[in-house]
Amino acid sequence: MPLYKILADYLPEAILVGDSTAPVYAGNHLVSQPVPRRYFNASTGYGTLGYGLPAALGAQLARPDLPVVALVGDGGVMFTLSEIATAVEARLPVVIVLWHNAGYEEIRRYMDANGVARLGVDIQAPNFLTLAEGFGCPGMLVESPAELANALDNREPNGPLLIEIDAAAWQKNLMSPGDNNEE
Ligand SMILES: Cc1ncc(C[n+]2csc(CCOP(=O)(O)OP(=O)(O)O)c2C)c(N)n1
Ligand SMILES: [Mg+2]
Repeated sequence: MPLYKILADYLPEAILVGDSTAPVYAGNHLVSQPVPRRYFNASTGYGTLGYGLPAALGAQLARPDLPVVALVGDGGVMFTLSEIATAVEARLPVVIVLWHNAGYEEIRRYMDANGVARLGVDIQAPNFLTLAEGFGCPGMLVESPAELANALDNREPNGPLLIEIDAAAWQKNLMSPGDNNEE
């Protein structure tokens, strides 16, 4: 997945902390960190939504010397979104990568696969960039690996950065030839 290639290229030392969301399920099969304690998440076991962001803040407090990335979905992040305020207040430079696929994709997928009518999975997400700005956290919308790379180049040294990935646009860009990604 180009997401992890970009993260490895730009933040090779980073601790990747995940919630229970699509890119984290992929990462469980794809990510191979050079040393222990650089990749953990809540996608297995109880799979508790909302874990990723506050756990990333904890990782950043424990290892101020390393970059920390929180991998969260548009559904799960809503459980603990207010932790952005904590990151701003404590000046924690966590990079929040928010995979926005407009709903509870994991549950939606199971419903569709089993012929169950969708119920409660096409959730109305807020404008995350506006909310982040309200907390005093800069945010960027990205639609391709090249834009992600650019966003990582602009991360903040003294506070969090929200990078929202438009999942539909990202996947379309990966599939259509002639776009700006070389993966
Ligand atoms: C507290 C809690 N409620 C419900 C669930 C069930 N659940 C697991 S994944 C998921 C969808 C999460 O949506 P999102 O964060 O947007 O990730 P996506 O699957 O869309 O990538 C849900 C509702 C859970 N794991 N934890
Ligand atoms: Mg989602």
